[in-house]
Amino acid sequence: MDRRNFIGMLPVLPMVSALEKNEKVGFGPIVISTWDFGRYANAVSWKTMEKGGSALDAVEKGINLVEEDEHNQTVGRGGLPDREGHVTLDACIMDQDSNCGSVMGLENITHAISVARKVMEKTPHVILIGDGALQFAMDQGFRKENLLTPSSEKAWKQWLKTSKYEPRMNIENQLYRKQPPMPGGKDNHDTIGLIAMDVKGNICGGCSTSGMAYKMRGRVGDSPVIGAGLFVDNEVGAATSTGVGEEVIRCVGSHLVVELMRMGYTPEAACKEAVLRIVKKSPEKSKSIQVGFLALNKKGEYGAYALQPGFSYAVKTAGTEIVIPGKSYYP
Ligand code: SD4
Repeated sequence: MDRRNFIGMLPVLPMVSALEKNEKVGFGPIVISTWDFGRYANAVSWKTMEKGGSALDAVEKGINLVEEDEHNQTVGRGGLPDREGHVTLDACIMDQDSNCGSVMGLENITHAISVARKVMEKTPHVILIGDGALQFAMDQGFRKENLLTPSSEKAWKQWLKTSKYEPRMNIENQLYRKQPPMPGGKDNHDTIGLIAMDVKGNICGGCSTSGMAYKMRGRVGDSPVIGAGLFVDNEVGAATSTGVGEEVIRCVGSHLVVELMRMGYTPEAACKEAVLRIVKKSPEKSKSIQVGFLALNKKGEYGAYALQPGFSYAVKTAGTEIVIPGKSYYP
């Protein structure tokens, strides 16, 4: 069965009350990911771990699914380009031993998360950028392809008429926008942050995106920045972020969330504190942008918090498969 058919067979899940967050789960694999479409990635990740696979494989496989869906317009193939028409991908991955790998501004390769994993496993470095990242990917056997689909090219040409850089909030969340609950809805943004804990209790995470649509050429957001878009400490837990990356980088958001959990905050309380930090540093800007954090701790507790309503996340455990609306600072 190909992946698209697999997606088609998954049931449509209800959104559940925010009260169900921070649920404690029993021993076993768990995977959480950003936005409502994350459940498709979760299903693939969870299947990998159910059979005894590692959290690291689960992270890569789940994110690969989103990267190759060319109808979603901000991860992998089909991502909206920068303002000069180039699709540039950012991704990072981090494992239970704090090994990490990242690619920034990678072009013409769909599976940026897999290249990030190769950077982690095959090089003495953590980050490769642009042409160097592409050259490395090709050396590793990745296939070069055109990532700009006709519909993303059309959207970009339409955007050029006004050339107004104005990131839209919650375009990732298809249910919020009342679109069909499938990856690839109109305007869908689909940056994915995914955290998995396997049967051994090891936690790994990954994040993959083509970044903010119509960004300046060369702009890098939070997603491939270890500590900002993603952070894992296997003693404590992991966190990931979505939204306007510049604000996340300024507070090293995901690292902040993990450190707060180390101090005893629940995942939701830690995510909320990071959001409050953004509000405090950028009170005016915070009213008109979206940032969301999502976290998992070593006990299998999870939670999220966002600046604005509309953020959601997906959770898969042995007994649960849900999409949860994240609480927000602004009503
Ligand atoms: C970025 N944080 O490039 C990414 C974009 C994103 O949901 O997450 N959008 O800043």
